[in-house]
Amino acid sequence: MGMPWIDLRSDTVTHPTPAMRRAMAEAEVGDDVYGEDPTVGRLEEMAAERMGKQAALFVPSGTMANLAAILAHCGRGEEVILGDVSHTFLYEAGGSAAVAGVHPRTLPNLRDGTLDLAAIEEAIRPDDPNHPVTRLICLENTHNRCGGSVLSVEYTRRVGELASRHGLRLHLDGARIFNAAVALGVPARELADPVDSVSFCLSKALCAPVGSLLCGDEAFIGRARRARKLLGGGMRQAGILAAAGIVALEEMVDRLAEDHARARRLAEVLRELPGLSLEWDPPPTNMLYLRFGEKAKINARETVDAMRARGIRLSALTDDRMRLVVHYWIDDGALEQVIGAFAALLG
Ligand code: TLP
Repeated sequence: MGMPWIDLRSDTVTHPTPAMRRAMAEAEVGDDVYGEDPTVGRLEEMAAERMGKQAALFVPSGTMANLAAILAHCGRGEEVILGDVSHTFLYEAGGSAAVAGVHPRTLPNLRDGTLDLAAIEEAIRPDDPNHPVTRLICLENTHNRCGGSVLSVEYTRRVGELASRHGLRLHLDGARIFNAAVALGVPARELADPVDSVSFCLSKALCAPVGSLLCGDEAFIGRARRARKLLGGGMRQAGILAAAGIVALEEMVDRLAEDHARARRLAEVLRELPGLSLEWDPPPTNMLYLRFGEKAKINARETVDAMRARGIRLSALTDDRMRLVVHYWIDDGALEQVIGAFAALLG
């Protein structure tokens, strides 16, 4: 019941662990739209506790968690400040505009995933009927398109202070917040403390099959619950899914350090191959962004095809860029196979 492929396209490809499948089979359930699923209730309590917030809401995906947060924080025509390579701006089907009617104001993400504090301050709209009302700032930690980089507690705190100084809300897309927490050696709640709301995913590096949590104060979660229903995310006997999430939080967080160590080990080998370099070196967490230069024997897309024939799934971003993600199902044996295949093709 492992994984049939060595798959480094994403940590979203992770299958549930045997312990998760057992917990799912045995889960006590109820109708969660009536608020009667005890397993969902337990997961939400655990999530709120882990993030140091009053309440939490179980939703089907990270995309829905971020959109429900935007709906719960902003009214139509209001503005959200977010990074130009943030997941919410790039990869969530434009939901903030299409569904919430919220105007995205992008600022350049710096290489480390942060937004410049002075740039945020400058982007805040004056009180003027010609402008939309600035309502929300969104950060992402770890930052996917910035190499899986980690935002520090100090930086998050400074954005939190800036937001409260201007009466703005702050949301954190913490899809991989536990990777950030483990990399920094701090509890996740310290990274979530300065923000009004935080979302995190169970179905990425933590291996659960489905689900994300949105956390914040009671009033915010009340509004988010209505938004979830509007988006079609009110689920019935969702305890079947939540049961895997409980195992994810109990058993899968501390081990993320192993993924980070394997990502660094992979980097050590790949950076030595002719024409290959890492865009973030060493890799900050569980992702590697690989660049194929002129001296590389084959390009990124050709590598994807050649690896597939060896039972290894990779994905290229362009002809000369590739993202590899290390996760639970990439153990030392799989890692050595990947290293061997890269050396054979590109060495
Ligand atoms: N990321 C996926 C793809 O959509 C790119 C991946 O393979 O990394 N926030 C962040 C930071 C994410 O990386 C993702 C998914 C999401 C939100 C959305 O989560 P889901 O896929 O559950 O909607």
